[in-house]
Amino acid sequence: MLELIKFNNKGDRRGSLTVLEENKEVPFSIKRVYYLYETGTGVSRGFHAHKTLEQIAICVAGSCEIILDDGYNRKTHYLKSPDVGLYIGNFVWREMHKFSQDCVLLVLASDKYNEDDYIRDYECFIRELQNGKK
Ligand code: T46
Repeated sequence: MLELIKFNNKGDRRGSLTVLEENKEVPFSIKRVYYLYETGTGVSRGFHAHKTLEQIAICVAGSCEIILDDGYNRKTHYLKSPDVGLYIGNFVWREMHKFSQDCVLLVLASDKYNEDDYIRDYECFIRELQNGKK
């Protein structure tokens, strides 16, 4: 499973510069961008999967932990670098924890916001996987 993607750093002695283009560094067309910031200490987010949406999450400042669960394996990723993206495919349960105070988590998404694409109940997620909905 494609998960962590290391992006090129085109920086020079002036500093760092990372470029992301759709269907290149980002393996889909980007339809939406959002970012999470000023997350309270001890707050956890996520706890859902998407039926079709693909996303890449990048910690452009600070750090956080993202747990991915495909129904068979559960893996914890520590994001702390602006040149690393975490690919989150469809039918992957995600949980976000341990946001640092300065964390800015940028997310590139393959589609516009659609609440009907969310599976917000873990038992439903497993049931849909078992029913071959993926
Ligand atoms: C995801 C993780 C990584 C919108 O109206 N438009 C949007 O594009 C988004 C992303 C959210 N919202 C609304 C829906 C809720 O009323 O903003 C509120 C908070 O969203 P949610 O509770 O889903 O936030 P997270 O941090 O749990 O999840 C978000 C994304 O929703 C989700 O797709 O994969 O970040």
